[in-house]
Amino acid sequence: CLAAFALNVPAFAAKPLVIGFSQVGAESEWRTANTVSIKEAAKKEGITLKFADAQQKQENQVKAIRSFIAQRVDLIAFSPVVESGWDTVLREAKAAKIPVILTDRAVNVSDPALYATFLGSDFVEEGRRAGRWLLERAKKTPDAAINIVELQGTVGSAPALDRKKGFDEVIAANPKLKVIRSQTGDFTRAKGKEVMEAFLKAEGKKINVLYAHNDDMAIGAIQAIEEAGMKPGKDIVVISIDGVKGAFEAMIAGKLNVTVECNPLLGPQLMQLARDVVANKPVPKRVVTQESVFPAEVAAKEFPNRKY
Ligand code: GYE
Repeated sequence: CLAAFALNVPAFAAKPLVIGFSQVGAESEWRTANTVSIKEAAKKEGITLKFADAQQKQENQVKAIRSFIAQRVDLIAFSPVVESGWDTVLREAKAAKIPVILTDRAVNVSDPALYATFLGSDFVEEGRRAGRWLLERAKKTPDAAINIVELQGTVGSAPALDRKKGFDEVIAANPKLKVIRSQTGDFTRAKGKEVMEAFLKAEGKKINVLYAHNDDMAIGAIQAIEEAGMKPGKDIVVISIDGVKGAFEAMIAGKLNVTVECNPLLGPQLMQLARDVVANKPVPKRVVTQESVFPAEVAAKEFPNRKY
């Protein structure tokens, strides 16, 4: 109280909101931008953020959530690395009367009342957008078969499951389009490169298209394609998702053909939702971010507008 007077702050000023946030990790450019957005928005809003990096491990996220419960934070937000296995810890949060907001990735729980709202992209739609771009392009090629290799995101994660689903659904319309190999690259450059090397070893020149569930894996794979003596973007068409700066640079260099945008700048919306949830105001159960598609042809023009 004395300290409050000394700082010229009214003694009755509300205590700052305390949010515990469990982040997936630092696996991609997308994730780095997401973390910065959340930290900056909290700072701007005067919200105390307890931030924990789970290094892509669910067990670390469960530990972080339990520690936020023990610290009695006002609200817990997290981006769940995988979809399943959250019932128990979310029930613990509920029993402690601490509301939970999901950001970026969804969960698969028995009771949707275990979280207040889910803020993030529609990953199935992103997969469809990638598929639609390829369908259009395939119309212009006379090839009998178009062989696709797929680099999936983290096994069991919402974006990997949904981006696969949306893409498969759309390309089914053209029997020429075939996914001949599909494996996880865990959303990282290093893994994307490694798995692409294996694809190239197994299938070589048969590969016409690479569909990567994020830009980082595509960028890693582009290196593998070049090291194999082929031209990414030409010999192998490269499609990815996120729309990070690295992807725009690759498009400008002619090595990536298209990126489907996935907006990581969720911080301001998350802070607003957190305030509303804590104040018991009604919030929509699902908040979807607005996104578009950027083919290589517009990359140079769009590059200066990119914020991540
Ligand atoms: O696409 C990828 C990141 O969950 C949407 O996670 C996110 C994904 C993003 O590692 O780059």
